[in-house]
Amino acid sequence: MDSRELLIKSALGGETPRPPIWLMRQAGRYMAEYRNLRKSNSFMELCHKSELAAEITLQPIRAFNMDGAILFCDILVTAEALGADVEIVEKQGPVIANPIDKEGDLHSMPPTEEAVGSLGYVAKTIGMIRNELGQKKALLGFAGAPFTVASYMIEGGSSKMVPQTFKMINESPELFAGLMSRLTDLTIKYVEMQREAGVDAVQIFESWASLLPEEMYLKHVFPHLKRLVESLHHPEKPLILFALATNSLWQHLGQLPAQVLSIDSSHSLGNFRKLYPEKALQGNLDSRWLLGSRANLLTEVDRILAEMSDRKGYIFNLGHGITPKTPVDNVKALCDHILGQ
Ligand code: 1CP
Repeated sequence: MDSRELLIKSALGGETPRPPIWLMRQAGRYMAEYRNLRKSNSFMELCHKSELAAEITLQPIRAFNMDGAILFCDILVTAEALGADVEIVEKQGPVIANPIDKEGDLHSMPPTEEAVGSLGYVAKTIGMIRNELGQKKALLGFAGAPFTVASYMIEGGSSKMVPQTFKMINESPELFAGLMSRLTDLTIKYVEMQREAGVDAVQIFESWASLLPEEMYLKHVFPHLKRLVESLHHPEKPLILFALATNSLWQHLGQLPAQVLSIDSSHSLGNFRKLYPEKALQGNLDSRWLLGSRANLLTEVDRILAEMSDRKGYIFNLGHGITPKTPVDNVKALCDHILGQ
């Protein structure tokens, strides 16, 4: 079974001879090849220039031979397509110079068709990646979930407390709902475009699900995520739902028709297997193991493999992204270990 079959089959819940592997943030700052290209280009330029984005996508595959390549891009390109002025600032992360704070900001956004048209460079990148990657490796696309992207558009950047978003939900609920609807409409079209361009599976990143009280999330955010996931459900092109969420919020997220739940390292894969027997699971090695000794890393990987020893509906991954200080040798050892199972 080649890598592509392995990944699609496990994502759809099937039995495989070994778990497939790919790693969140597998392309990026921990690789010298990436840092080299980054020296002469801003991060957003790397996303916009299809040749460069395709090259970066392939760097980890050449170095570590994972089963899946993930499109190199960022979740904030949907914000950008709706008019956000996005920049990734060194040591600070994303900064948006024109945050949303009034009804007029919604009216000045381009219509969905125009916004998705402006993301055509991503389809071009996907075509170039597929050409180089061939048919035997899986290609994953992705998009940010509406709330995670909205939080950046409202806060103007990264925020641990999302105070402006909290305020907008409570004091201008129509404005918040309007923004969420626009993002949901665009994200549906954007993922459809990625599928047409050739991705095998798509991961939706709801990284900031736990920044709101649960009741508020369920009332103001969940209906939009539900519409997104239901619209994008496809029996052969799996959807992977990644969220940083509590067990209690997962009880709701886990009911959505995404075939795969991608869980962070605070949860137990074995427990999720019991709770969601219908779902494939992805995760959840703590990325900090990659910063330590090889022996400890592989002992932990073996513990996870033993937990998921039924070899059914399981994709090996991290609980969240690789961190920039990760030694490449440890990534190589991890991938070799899984590929050799
Ligand atoms: O300075 C640099 O060179 C930029 C660092 C960087 C990279 C490598 C950013 C800025 N984005 C990315 C790539 C990226 N982002 C990918 C590429 C594919 C891969 O190899 O996995 C993906 C899937 C993302 C997704 C992403 N971007 C998320 C969801 C996943 C997560 O980490 O929770 C989020 C929240 C973002 C926003 C963002 N963009 C960049 C950074 C550093 C961040 C997170 C910052 C923050 O904490 O708010």
